[in-house]
Amino acid sequence: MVSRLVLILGDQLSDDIAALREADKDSDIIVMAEVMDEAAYVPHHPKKIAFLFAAMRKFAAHLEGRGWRVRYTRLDDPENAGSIPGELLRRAGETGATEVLATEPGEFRLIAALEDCPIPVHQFPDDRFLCSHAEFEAWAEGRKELRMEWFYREMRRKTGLLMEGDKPEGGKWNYDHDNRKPAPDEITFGGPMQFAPDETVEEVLALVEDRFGGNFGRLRPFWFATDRGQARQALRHFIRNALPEFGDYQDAMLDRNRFLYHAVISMYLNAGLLGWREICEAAEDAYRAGDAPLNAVEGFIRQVIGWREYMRGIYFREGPDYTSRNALNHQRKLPGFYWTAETDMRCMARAIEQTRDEAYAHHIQRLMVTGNFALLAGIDPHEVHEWYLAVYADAYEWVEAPNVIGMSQFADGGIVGSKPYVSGGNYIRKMSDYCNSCSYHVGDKTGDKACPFNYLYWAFLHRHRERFGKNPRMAQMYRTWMRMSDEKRQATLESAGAFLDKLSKGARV
Ligand code: FAD
Ligand code: DLZ
Ligand code: SF4
Repeated sequence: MVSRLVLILGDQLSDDIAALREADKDSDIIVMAEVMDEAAYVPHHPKKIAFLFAAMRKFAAHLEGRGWRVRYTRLDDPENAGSIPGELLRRAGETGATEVLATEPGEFRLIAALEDCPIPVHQFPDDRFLCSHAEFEAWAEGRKELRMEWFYREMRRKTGLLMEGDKPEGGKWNYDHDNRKPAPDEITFGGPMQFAPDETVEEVLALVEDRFGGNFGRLRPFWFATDRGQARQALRHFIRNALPEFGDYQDAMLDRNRFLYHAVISMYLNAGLLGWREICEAAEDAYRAGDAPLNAVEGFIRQVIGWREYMRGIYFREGPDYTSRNALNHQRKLPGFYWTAETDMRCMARAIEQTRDEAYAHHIQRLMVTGNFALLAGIDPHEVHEWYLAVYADAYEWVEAPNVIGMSQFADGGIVGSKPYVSGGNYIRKMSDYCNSCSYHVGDKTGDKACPFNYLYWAFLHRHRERFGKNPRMAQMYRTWMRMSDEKRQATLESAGAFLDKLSKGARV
């Protein structure tokens, strides 16, 4: 007798997922489904879709191997209902199940769809995270500013990671000061571990090529891990070969190196193939064994138990309207080159090309190149949000939206960041070698050949002087702007205006 279905979504591929813990192997049936509603609500990168479908298929087989009964729907199943609630209803009809056990999805859109499902769906908290919604609420309650750093310290204390009793390892909570080195000439790390597609993956690749071949992004070569064993290998590879340098070059960018010393594990972590604890413990073990320095390990752990958990807390605290916020009233359409990489700005072209090829860009490329440009150019943050949600293999709203709407676009009015992350070309010149082969001149501030980031930066500050002019963290920038001669300011604003006109007309920039 079957009474319950157990829903496992594409980013819930963990043995210890809450809904499974609540389920009974003897009487319950697991439902997993590849559906168009999930695969097409934004035009996901083909690598992201292929990764999830292949990992879902392998996880379903893994569960069957452990004695679970699984009803798995492939995208090309003629009976496919096309949506998660539709599949639940279909499977309920087939099996006579009258209720569903689920783990809370990572997007309000899908939480609402499950709430509205005609058969009752019990959504259990997703406790694969370190910080529950209630715990984040309690931390945030009554605070004027939700600073990540304070939250992070709580998480360090809670986990005991890099702690000596109640003191931080080495005496400091944060070693970021040591982590801002420009890229060296040579990177000794050969990049993330790559996996040749097996039969399951090849089958999925053929399906994705056929159904999603027109989406932005290259499907092949496909090299992602697609099961937990492979994801663990990728993690070990990073810890052994890249973690020691991760800290030093965390913010650096190189024209001919896409991964530098980054872990490239966020897609595995967010889909459930890896857990935050094993990742952080592996990093801490490397430190304790003397294989990786404290600045690297602390920096890495901060990203995982600090930033990642904090972003999730913000998303669920702020609510479903978060993705439509637009505090700076930016209305420009997303330029076409975000989908083609056809721009003369070398940094933008390289970041977008690598996004197209790998469904991956590292943090500083996302924040200080593509994000910075969108903010400076006044692009509608919702369009920016939809682009990021579509193009990165690790993107789900709970983590993408606070990073884009909050950290990158300041569209939440300053909840995530106390000031906007904007910079002129000089930051990119310092942290990368893109400018060496750019047709714009990073040293020029105005005129046709000047780096657009330079004049757009000042034009942004000028445009938003009412809002930011009194922000003490931006006072120095405004003083510099006001110290410029009237002619120089005028020429800067004219260069910005001419560039934005070209952008509006769809001309190549
Ligand atoms: P590493 O640089 O090696 O860092 C290790 C891990 O720390 C990552 O795997 C990730 O799990 C975590 N992490 C680091 N920074 C963040 C952060 N700001 N927020 C959450 N987790 C973090 N990350 C996503 O997982 N999904 C997204 O959709 C996403 N969108 C982003 C959009 C913008 C505009 C920005 C600025 C950042 C975004 N990030 C997102 C955060 C970060 O860029 C990625 O987590 C990171 O680039 C993943 O690559 P990695 O595994 O090599 O990370
Ligand atoms: C992202 C995604 C895609 C592309 N396809 C599916 C799918 O076919 N079936 C599924 O269960 N999940 C998919 N996902 C992941 C969901 O969109 C994700 O669970 C929600 O966005 C909540 O994080
Ligand atoms: Fe980017 Fe400007 Fe450097 Fe060109 S000159 S790569 S546009 S920062």
